[in-house]
Amino acid sequence: MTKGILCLVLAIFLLTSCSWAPFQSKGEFWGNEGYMLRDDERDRIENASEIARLREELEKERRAQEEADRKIREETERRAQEEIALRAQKETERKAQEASKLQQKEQVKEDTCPDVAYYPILIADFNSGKKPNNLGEDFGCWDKDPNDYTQTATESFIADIQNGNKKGFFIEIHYDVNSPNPAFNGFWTRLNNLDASCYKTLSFRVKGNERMGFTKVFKIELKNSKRETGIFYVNNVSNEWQEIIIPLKDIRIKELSGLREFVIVFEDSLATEKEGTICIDDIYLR
Ligand SMILES: [Ca+2]
Ligand SMILES: [Ca+2]
Repeated sequence: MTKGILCLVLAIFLLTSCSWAPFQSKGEFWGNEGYMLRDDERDRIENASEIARLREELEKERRAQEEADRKIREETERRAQEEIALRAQKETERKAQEASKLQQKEQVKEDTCPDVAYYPILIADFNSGKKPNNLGEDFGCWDKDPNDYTQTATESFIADIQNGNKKGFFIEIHYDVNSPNPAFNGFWTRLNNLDASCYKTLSFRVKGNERMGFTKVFKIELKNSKRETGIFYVNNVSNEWQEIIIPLKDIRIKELSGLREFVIVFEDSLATEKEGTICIDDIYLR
């Protein structure tokens, strides 16, 4: 009996140790697939899923960043467009205001200027072949630096022959701005504090001397007694006479009463020919 009990206890012990031993061994467990995993296998799977999770997170962050960048770009673009539109609007408003002011000024001019003011004023036709101009004022040529003989300007009277008939004179201005030094020079005539506030245009006739060569571009200036200077660039001078009519508003001088001087300027930086001859006649205010 005792032997039988001992045998039974031994059998139970062996059975118990055989059945449970694997589950008691440290670090082993059942995987999802239902088989048992070793430590290294488990670690590998855990690492792989951790990597996958991290990758997914990184991908999410990347997408979020991309989306944020896209929004910033769109916002920047939108603001730039807004800015452009705003600037265009302001420019339109400014132009409209300027036009309105000019219109008001013109209206004041219409209202206050007597009709007699619209008769042209002849500044110079040079037909006498000598000084002064038709306002009784002096004229001549000028140099930036009279001591620099590499840059000069001189004027001379030329008989104006039209269809075989002598029609007085015009003047030729021989200019030379071909110099190693900065060079500009030209022609001036005084205007005897002329009040041009009721006038609309300054005009004169011009042509280039084909034989001597000439610049197609030069500057004109109007100066007043307040020491303001308005400027205008004359372009497309040719070897044929043409009348240049400049709206006084385009000369951009604030005060048109008290005009002191009309000036022609040849500039080394702009002259299409640095040495040549330009003919001028019939300077008018109309
Ligand atoms: Ca003339
Ligand atoms: Ca020269």
